[in-house]
Amino acid sequence: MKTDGVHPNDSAILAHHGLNLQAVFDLCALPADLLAAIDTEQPVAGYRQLLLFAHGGRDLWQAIADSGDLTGEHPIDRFSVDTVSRYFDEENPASRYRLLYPLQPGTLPLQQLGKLAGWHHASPFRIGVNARWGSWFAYRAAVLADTAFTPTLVMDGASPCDSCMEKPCIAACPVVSSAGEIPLQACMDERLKPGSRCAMSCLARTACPVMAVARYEPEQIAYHYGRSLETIGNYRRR
Ligand code: B12
Repeated sequence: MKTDGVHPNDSAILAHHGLNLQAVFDLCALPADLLAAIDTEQPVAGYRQLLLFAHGGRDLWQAIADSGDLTGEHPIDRFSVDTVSRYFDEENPASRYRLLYPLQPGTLPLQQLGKLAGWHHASPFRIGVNARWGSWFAYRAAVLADTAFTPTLVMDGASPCDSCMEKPCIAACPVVSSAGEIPLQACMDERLKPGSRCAMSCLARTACPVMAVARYEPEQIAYHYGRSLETIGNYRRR
């Protein structure tokens, strides 16, 4: 067990490379079903904590663009893994860690972890929302580590959706059901239609007023939605 090293919340390397949202969990404090899901992915024996790294807003994309390396099959995963490994090598050289995510195939329940961190509040369009980043954040890496950092505090409580009366996300979505829900199948069908306005973005997500200032640049939105559209297309062709 290591007691020294730089806490993820204080890391200059993570901040500088856009992994600007971090959570530390003691493994022994995680719910049993979540711990079992993690153990299936990678044995937890010999580790004490789970560190979760995410990005909010535009910094990560900017950092990758600055590195000039938006090429290859998984540039964001590669950059995130490199950044986390630099964080350990340079700021926590005495710690041992094992990557849990991103790994192929990955089944780690990231949004459940996000819920525990206070980052994830369910939204009608199923992307987690919080008051600090709106829906403009995503999980980029998770590791098991033999660190002994102070677990992070849960991010400020309430769901921004609770106080959102107008629900512009629902009004903007072309496949919303009469019950006010957005079914995944209908969402995917709509995105695959020729000329769909949902193909390379999400009308509901971009209509969400929570932290609209953190919204990704159009280029980043097009990148992510292009990737997910490809995945949906491949899935449907199987
Ligand atoms: C599989 C998956 C997808 C599949 C979903 C198909 C499916 N489930 O059959 C596809 C490829 C469509 C997808 C797309 C996207 N995804 Co996705 N996805 C995942 C993944 C790997 C697993 C989710 C899952 O199936 N969980 C298990 C089931 C049992 O959980 P569930 O709660 O019942 O249902 C989940 C999904 O089925 C989905 N879902 C269920 N019903 C509906 C309905 C609608 C309308 C939508 C949009 C989603 C949706 O959301 C639930 C929460 O994860 C997670 C990462 C992870 N390991 O958790 C990311 C994840 C949920 N995705 C994420 C994102 C950002 C997206 C995209 C917005 C990508 C982008 N373009 O930027 C799109 C949006 C979806 C859309 N409008 O097309 C983020 C969400 C971040 C956040 N802030 O909460 C995650 C957490 C990945 C990450 N690294 O951060 N995704």
